[in-house]
Amino acid sequence: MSTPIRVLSLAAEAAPFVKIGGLGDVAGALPAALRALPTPVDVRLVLPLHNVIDQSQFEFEPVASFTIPHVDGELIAEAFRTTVRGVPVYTISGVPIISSPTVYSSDAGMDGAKFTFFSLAALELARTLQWRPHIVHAHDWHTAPAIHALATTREEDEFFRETATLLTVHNLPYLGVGAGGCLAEFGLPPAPDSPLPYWAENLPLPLGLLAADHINTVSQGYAAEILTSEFGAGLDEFLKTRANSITGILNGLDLEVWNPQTDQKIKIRYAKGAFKKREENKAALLEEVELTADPERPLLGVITRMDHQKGLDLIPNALRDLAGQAWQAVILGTGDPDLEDAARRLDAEFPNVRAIIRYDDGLARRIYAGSDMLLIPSRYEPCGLTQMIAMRYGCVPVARATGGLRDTIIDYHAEEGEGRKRSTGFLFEEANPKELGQTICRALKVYQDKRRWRGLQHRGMKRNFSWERSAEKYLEVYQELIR
Ligand code: NHF
Repeated sequence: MSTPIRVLSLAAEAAPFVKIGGLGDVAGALPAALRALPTPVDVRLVLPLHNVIDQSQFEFEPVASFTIPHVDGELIAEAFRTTVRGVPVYTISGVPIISSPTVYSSDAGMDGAKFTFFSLAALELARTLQWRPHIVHAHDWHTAPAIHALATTREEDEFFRETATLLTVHNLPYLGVGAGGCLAEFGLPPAPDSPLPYWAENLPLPLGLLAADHINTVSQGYAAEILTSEFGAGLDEFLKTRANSITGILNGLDLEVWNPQTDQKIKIRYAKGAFKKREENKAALLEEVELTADPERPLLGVITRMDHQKGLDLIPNALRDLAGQAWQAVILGTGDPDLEDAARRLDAEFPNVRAIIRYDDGLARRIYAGSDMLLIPSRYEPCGLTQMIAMRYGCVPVARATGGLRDTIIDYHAEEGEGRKRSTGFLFEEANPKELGQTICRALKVYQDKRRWRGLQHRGMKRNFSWERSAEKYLEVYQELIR
């Protein structure tokens, strides 16, 4: 194809404008990576102009104003444009967006109205600008209504007739429950006689999954897992009917942002193999969090959003099982108040545990640079970024074998002999404290053999998790869709 592929990418959040979780990293980084490919993609990103976006940081220029039909009358949408890292970015404002104080809330109706309005406005923006996308690429439930809307009108719509759709699932259980009424208010029908289970017939993500020309998740492992009852969020039987259209593409890591050689927030910057400097970072970290300096004791790090998905509740009992052994631990994160309390209790119970309940990017980086291992006991993990960052910083992951964790970490004990020479961490199968404890125990033993441990660190630091590789895979999907 001589003209570049035009992709309209829609997301609820994207760095550097607004970032709440991993979706923000991906939606921010992928467009720039697609534009940097040898066959560049003309990708344009559309975001809601959330109240929390600091408009003074970006030069937003008004580009269009149009209306979106709603049962209560037409709603005005206004669009603005700026450019970041070479990517044209549009933001959309309107009453449902202005009246919502946070990016996500516990008010399903408010979020439903905001994101349905946004999804429809993003499509209308392309029409107003007469910029006809080859692909509409939506992420998660918030923008899935755009795909559902296109599917219901595309045949009669001259402008979008040739547009194909891709839906990327970053976290399946977030279906958009409670937003069904909002879809109806914006004229989007449910899908009563479809392969969807009845309870999902008017939910944004299921409707998007039904309508999308292609679906991908953020790792191959998770793409397979969502077809099972354990991970399928009640949609596994339906998703099996779409199995031929579901693939997995691993997220990349921003190698400039996460680089121990240039990281300004760590004490001593270091390259691959500079283990002495890494040890100095460990000593500085122990001092910072007020743990005893003892180079022989492995330091276990935990950096996480504290919620059920991340399996943080497995850690206290796993560590209690290891009470007789030599280790120290530092836990950093915020989230569910019960899990925060459990972490505080662990801190009070063990002199060798520090729980720091806050969001702190700098300390997180110093934990990656100074801990010996990172515990990642997620119940499910569509892709996961922490394990990739940990490996890049020479911190060995100890993780549950699920989704992207299984796809990116090679277990030390999975293969004997030569196979072991490829290993980069430790994996366990079942999400329970016993298995986590046993796996930490395995890791503590290997830690005693410095040569082997260095091998694990070194191999992890050499892995290439660049965005370029992921972007190439997205390009292949786009090309296939156009064909
Ligand atoms: O990396 C971005 C992120 C994933 O595993 C992560 C998750 C949410 O749970 O794709 O989305």
